[in-house]
Amino acid sequence: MKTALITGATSGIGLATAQTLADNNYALVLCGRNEEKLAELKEELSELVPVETLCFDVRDKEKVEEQINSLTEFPFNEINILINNAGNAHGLDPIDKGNLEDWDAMMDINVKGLLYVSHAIIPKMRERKNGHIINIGSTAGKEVYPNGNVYCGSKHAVDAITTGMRLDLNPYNIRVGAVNPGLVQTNFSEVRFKGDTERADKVYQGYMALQPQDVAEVILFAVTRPPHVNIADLTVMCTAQASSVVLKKD
Ligand code: 8X3
Repeated sequence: MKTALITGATSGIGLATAQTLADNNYALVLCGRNEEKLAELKEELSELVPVETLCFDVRDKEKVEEQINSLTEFPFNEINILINNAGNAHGLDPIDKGNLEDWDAMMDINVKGLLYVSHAIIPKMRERKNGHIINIGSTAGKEVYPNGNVYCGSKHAVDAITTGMRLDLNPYNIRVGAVNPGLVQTNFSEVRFKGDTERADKVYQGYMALQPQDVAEVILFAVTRPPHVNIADLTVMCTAQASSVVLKKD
């Protein structure tokens, strides 16, 4: 049985991935900020596989390190797969009207948080000469769209960091790849628009967006490849979406 650690596991793509990996017999370390949701998830998925939960904010580098180092019992102390999923968009404003707190949140969570978690996990993977890291990027890491400025910048950083990790960890037999989703129907837009559900709902109206489960199945495909196969970079969009700026609505 392999062990996967998932950040941002209590909602959206992270939650669907946790459920999918549990169905496919992976032991799980589920990380998130909401203790209550983590406990519920643990209760549910423990019926299928061994589950441990860690409650931390990826922005808090000391807590990230401390929580991950607290995993001393098998199978949780041998993370085979790291899924760096935690990430958010905050605001959708032109660069001259950007909110500094939004910028901090996106850079701190999407870029630095991913680095802190990876920093805590990589040493043991390197020691065992075995591991698989999947960074959840975005189509926003491939193309920049109007008002996406800093969010797109944070996801372009994930794209570059994924390549950098793959290069540097290559001598240690650690696979590194990215899964880059386009529009996925989650609470993503609700967070981006700070709880304005009407505006958030409009993002997904008039077409069929990707569902979290669609992305979870792509992640499952990536982690179930034989050891000599690494899905380095995979972009997935709904059929209605041709690019970050071209979307066919009814
Ligand atoms: C999510 C895709 O197009 O909303 O990262 O930026 S998009």
